[in-house]
Parts: sequence; structure tokens; C-alpha cells
Amino acid sequence: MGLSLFGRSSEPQVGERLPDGRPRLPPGQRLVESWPVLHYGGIPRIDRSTWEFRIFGLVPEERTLSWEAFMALPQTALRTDIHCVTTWSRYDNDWEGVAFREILRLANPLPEAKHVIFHSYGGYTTNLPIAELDRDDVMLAHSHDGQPLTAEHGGPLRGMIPHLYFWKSAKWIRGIEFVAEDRPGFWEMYGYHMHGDPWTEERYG
Ligand SMILES: Nc1nc2c(c(=O)[nH]1)N[C@H]1C(S)=C(S)[C@@H](COP(=O)(O)O)O[C@H]1N2
Ligand SMILES: [Mo]
Repeated sequence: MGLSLFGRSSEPQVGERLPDGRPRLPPGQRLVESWPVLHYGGIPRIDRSTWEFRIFGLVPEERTLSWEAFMALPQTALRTDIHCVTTWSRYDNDWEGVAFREILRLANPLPEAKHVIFHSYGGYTTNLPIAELDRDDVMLAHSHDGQPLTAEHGGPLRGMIPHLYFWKSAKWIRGIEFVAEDRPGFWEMYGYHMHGDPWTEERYG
């Protein structure tokens, strides 16, 4: 019998609440068991031996991390739910990677930096306020459910921002740019919301 409160179950878990009282399943979402693959364009094939992650923009000193340097950063693990704007949600994803706050410490952005743009191999971008990333449940993830991220799901490295719609969690990331003014990323330019809170259904506009 699947009675575990936050375990994966085939039963609809519509009544569950988050600790702060919000429903675990945001409005207009339905639960899926599989993990859909969604992206615009092709899947970039990236070799970890040539992979680089660049920290740039409003920082005192730009940095470029190799895969080895990235993996030498303190590692963390988190279990989170995914909410895609196309209305599927997937519970209990186990991620491993580097906490975003570790990246913030490393970047040490200038006081005028208020937003970031994630840049992906293949050209995708997405924008977020730094304030939305400076939380202990945001990370850059290289593994999912105990396995290295597959290329289709954003490997070697993707963003993982569980409290916003999943388009903000860029796959195949290659850099983070610190900026003063918010500016729309790829989907935001096509009408997706600049912020993207699933609980207030900030889907489009
Ligand atoms: N680089 C890149 N990242 C991306 C996208 C994309 O098109 N390109 N799509 C976003 C969207 S809309 C979603 S729902 C998730 C899907 O991630 P998944 O394929 O691992 O489920 O990736 C997000 N990150
Ligand atoms: Mo999406």
C-alpha cells in the first residue's frame, strides 16, 4: 500500500500540502511518472574533457571552470519536484551537483548585479533574479536518480530551480552571466513569463 506521504506512488496525491500550506501540486498541473524530454532544437553532444563553465558579467574576475574543477567544488544532494509549464509535474527527483550558493560565493558578483542569464550549449538562455537563486534548494545538477544526467536531460550540467517552472532550469549550461537589468531569455522572448512561479501560474505574459 502506497501510503508514504512524499514517496512516489501511482495514486494521485492531490491533497498533499507543502510545509507552508501551498498545495504540493501547483494549480493546473497533473502528475506524471515518466520523465518527459522537452527542449527546442537538437541535443548538443558535449565531451566532459572539453566542457567549460564560464562565470562572467558583473563579477570582479571572470572564471572558467573545467569539468574537473567543477566536480572538485563541494557537492550536494537534493530531492525536488519538477513543474513544467506544459502542465506536467514529476515528484521526488534526486539530484546531485553543486549548490547555487557555492557558485555565488565563487562568482562574488558586484553589488549592481541583480539578475543572471544562464547560457547553454546550443544557444538557449534563460533569465532569473539572483534573489530567486540565493536559496538552499537551487543547484547546478550533474546527476539524477543516481545516474549522470543523460544528454537528453541536459548533461553534463543543468540548472535545477525547483520553485519555478522548469524552463528556467536550463539544460547543457556553459555559463552564467551576472547582469544589472533583467533581460528575456529564449522562451521569455517568445512570451513566457519573466518570473515563472507555478503556484501563481505565471505561465505566459
Ligand atoms: N538548453 C535548453 N534547456 C532547456 C530547454 C531548452 O529548450 N533548451 N527547455 C526547458 C523546458 S521548457 C523544460 S520543461 C525542461 C525540460 O527538461 P527535461 O527534458 O529534462 O524534462 O528543460 C528546460 N531547459
Ligand atoms: Mo517546459
